[in-house]
Amino acid sequence: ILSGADVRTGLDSAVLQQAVLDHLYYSLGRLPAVATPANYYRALALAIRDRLQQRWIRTSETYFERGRKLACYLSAEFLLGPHLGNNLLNLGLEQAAREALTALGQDLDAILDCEPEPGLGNGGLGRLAACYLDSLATLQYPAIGYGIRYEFGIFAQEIRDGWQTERTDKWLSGGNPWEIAKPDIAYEVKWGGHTERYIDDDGAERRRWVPYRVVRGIAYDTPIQGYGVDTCNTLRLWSAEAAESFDFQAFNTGDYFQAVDAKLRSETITKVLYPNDEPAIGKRLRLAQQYFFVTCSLQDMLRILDLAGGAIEQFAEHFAVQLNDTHPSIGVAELMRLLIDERGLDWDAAWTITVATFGYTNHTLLPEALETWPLPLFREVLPRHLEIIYEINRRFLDEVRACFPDDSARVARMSLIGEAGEKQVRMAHLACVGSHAINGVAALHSELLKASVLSDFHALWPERFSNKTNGVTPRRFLALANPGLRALLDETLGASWPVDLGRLRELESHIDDPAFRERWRAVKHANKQRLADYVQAHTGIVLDPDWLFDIQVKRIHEYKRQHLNLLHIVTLYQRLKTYPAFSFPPRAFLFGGKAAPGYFTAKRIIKLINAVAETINADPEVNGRLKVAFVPNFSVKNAQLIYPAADLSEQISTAGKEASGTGNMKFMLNGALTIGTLDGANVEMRDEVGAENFFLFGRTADEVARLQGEGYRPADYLAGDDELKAVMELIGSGHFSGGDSEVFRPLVENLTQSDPFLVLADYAAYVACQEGVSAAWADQEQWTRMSIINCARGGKFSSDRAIAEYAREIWGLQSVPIQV
Ligand code: 26Y
Repeated sequence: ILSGADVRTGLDSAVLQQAVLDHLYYSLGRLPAVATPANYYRALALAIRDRLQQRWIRTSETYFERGRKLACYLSAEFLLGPHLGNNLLNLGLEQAAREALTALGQDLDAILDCEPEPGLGNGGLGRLAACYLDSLATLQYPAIGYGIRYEFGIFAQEIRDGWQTERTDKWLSGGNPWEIAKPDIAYEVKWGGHTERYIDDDGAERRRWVPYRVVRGIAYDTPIQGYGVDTCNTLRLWSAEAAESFDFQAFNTGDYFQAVDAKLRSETITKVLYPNDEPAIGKRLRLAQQYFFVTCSLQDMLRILDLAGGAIEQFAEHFAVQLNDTHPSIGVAELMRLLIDERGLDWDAAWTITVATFGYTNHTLLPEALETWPLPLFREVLPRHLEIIYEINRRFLDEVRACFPDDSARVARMSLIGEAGEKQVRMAHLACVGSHAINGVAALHSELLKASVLSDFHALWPERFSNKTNGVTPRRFLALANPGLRALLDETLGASWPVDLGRLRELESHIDDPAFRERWRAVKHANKQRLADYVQAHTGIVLDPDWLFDIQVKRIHEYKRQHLNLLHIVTLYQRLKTYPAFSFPPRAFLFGGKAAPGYFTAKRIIKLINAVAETINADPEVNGRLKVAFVPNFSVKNAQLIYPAADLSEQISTAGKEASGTGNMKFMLNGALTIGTLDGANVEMRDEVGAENFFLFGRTADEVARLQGEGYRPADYLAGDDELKAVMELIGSGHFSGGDSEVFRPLVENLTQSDPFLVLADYAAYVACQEGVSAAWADQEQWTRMSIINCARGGKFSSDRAIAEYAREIWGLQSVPIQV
């Protein structure tokens, strides 16, 4: 019927149409007459997965045959976002899919919207992992992502009475057409118990771990298709199950309910993503999650090595394992355990392999965000690992003493065991000692790491340190998110820019062409209309796409200073109320982002945003020039609507606190101008784009440190600034809270009394800089030039550049082209 094309692999729209109908009928048991859009989504997803299958299997097969080094990206989080649109893009199937669905009376965009987002991450770190998978596949690097198949991802945020509420994210409830369970790829994971000495067959003394409990980790694989290539890599996520052999004992003794209970407890391990981006001490389940996915992943590498017939001594030539922050850093002790206890290597051989295998990426400078585990908890869960860590530490501290004689303070600072108060295992130290490469995620961050939190390690091993500035994938965040701009770029630059982002530079030769600028503006305007429609549908707030769209979307954190943005908004509001003739170009301020459920200050900041929004939006004296909206449930999905609609990107963290930022890059590539501090990757963005195309304000990291060292007093800034004082009083007065002067008091007191992130110190500079923004916006032709330049000079921030650096400088990885 289909002229010989295979209904599982054919790429034209007629075959695709048949494939969708087949899946509706055979996989979903539905006839088109009763199929919902969600049914069509699933049928199309399955049809597309079929088309990935051949590439996917061929890719694994090629890696196995060629036996080249494999990069293993270990991350507790992968914030992938919806797959369907991205897979259509990377396979070049968007047009065919659109036609197939149109022929079936369906609209592709409505179908795409049905996909629940796999939100298996909190924010930047998890999304970075997802961008890196996309680049690894696109650059044809042999790579695998290893992580956790959380049954509930990041919570869904709802706003009730202005406050954040959390709903569980049941992303798997409709089934997940993208994953393939591999129940035969499963490993045992031990817990608790004790260790004991024994004599092996050769008469040697050894130690073994007698666990209290054993669970199983099952592999679930998701294809990661590269853009425009046949490489289709794997993301392997582990799900916990009861280990039958263990629980059968309880069945056999007749205690059925105890056995079922043990099963439920085993499966708890992968139930839910911790919704925090700072460690909560003593969370046993979190340690269990980390060890669980790390041991499954390392055991998987050993199985692959055995299958390929590789020698255990060659482990580090076959695998480069990258630790995405300290979350998987237990891997250092676990690989030692596997090599020594299970494979019989001696300590020195095992240690050489371990250090050659691991690389460690640090994502934070905030000391409170560095992971540590209370020693008693650690011993209870991982007794054998504690012994191994003690031995690593003993040898390591000998090395420190040899390099720095008579420096016991240094020894105490560097120890893997913290002794201040309750004893702690310091995971960042374990990661540093066990890795041959240590990197930060932006130039400034990597410098500050060497000078602050990791300075002792830098003094000992300077050669281990390097910088790898973050990047983002231009496929999802430009081509997919911004089809209007994609069309213009394709027409202007040809089709290769998504894999050669430096080519954006060629846009600069068009900035003096008024017709080109007009088209650039038309794209932005349409994107703003698209976002305005979304905001109206989800909040009821009506925005005018002719206004300046000023956007801050990211996790809510004091150091990211959403409240500084608010102080500026209230300043404008106050000026308008006091001087009705006060004139500035109308602006819409948009916010989005989740607060950790237990971070009360962050939740109060959300409440304040909504309170200010409600007051301003309802006031006819100001709402012709000011609007404020909080977009609920910021996610990868709505991010794809938000970044392309921004005129101005807010990157206003206290200098020295944001390791890199990646949203800043997504905005830039979509032609937003940035107002920002010299923090994280903002510094490099400004270097690329030129000072004249970047709105810079605020204290530098050095100045922040100096001010705090001298004893910062926010009251000094209040006393010297009547406008700021009036703003703080207005917020404290209950003006935005129906007369309730209690609700925002904690925020006002925090800022006026301690202000740990120097909001008041940077306020005046920020407001002045925003006046510069308004002045620049008034000249639309000039603004458009700057917008084009921001996009044109954003090429450095492709994750392809970042991944090529990791591959060459840390992993020693060669690309392996795939031929299907
Ligand atoms: C310990 C656990 C609760 C935890 C979980 C998640 C700790 C931290 C995190 C997430 C951290 C994170 O997202 N960091 C961000 O990483 C981005 C990618 O490198 C950076 O761009 C961003 O500046 C940094 O805050």
